[in-house]
Amino acid sequence: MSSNDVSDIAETLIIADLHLAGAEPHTLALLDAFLDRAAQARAVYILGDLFDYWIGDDQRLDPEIAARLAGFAELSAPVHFLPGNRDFLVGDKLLERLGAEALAEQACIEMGGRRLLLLHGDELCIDDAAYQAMRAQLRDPSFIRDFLGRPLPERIAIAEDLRRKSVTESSSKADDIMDVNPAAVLEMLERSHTDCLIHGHTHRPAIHRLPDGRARVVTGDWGETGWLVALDDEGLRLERFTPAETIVMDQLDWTQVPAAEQTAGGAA
Ligand SMILES: [Mn+2]
Repeated sequence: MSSNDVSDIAETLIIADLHLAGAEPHTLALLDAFLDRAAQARAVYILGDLFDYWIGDDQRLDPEIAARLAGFAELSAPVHFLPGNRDFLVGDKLLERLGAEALAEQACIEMGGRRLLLLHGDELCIDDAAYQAMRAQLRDPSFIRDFLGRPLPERIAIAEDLRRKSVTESSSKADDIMDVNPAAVLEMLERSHTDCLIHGHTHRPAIHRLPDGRARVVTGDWGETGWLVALDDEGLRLERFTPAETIVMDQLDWTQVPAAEQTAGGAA
């Protein structure tokens, strides 16, 4: 195989925060555009909040959305799913529909000689104490057992109520409270021995360049446009797209952002 073999240049695609609910035409068109792109991909990672909420695998799916999920399963690339705060109850049945392999809450991958940590990102928002308390409560195994044992309409009502509360509370919280905590970001990089975090959740798409050549990449939430992070052996790109066009919003070149150990003692 030559070095120009497609597997050497194929992209790994990362998305998060699609917040799928209804089958609005623009959502379906974005999903179709993404699936077209992903047909050439090396791997696909979904970093949580694929659904606006997921209250168990017996949740009903619009047939148009279900058809797109089947589209993920038909990709030749492996699909990986990492849970978000809205869809941490995604189970085996849904994963099977997506043809996806479940990842733990954080997953380390290597690309272009870099170690990258993938996560949804809400665990980095530690300044929002009320949110973190609720997060711990919702992830408690006994709470989950009780919740999943309730009838579907009751679970839907609880999820709708939580969603309404989240909207009301978010509007009264200071903006920076709901963003990641900078110290938590550095600690996460240290603890995972990675150079770069890639996450969603905050809906603040950007590439943040950190000291020592490290970075934090935030993919955006889908609405009128979609967002993705494309990785290959050369670097990564943060892209915003519609079915008609794709705009590279920012990019990192692995060769220009040296790994942490290579910059020790280098210029600030
Ligand atoms: Mn989220």
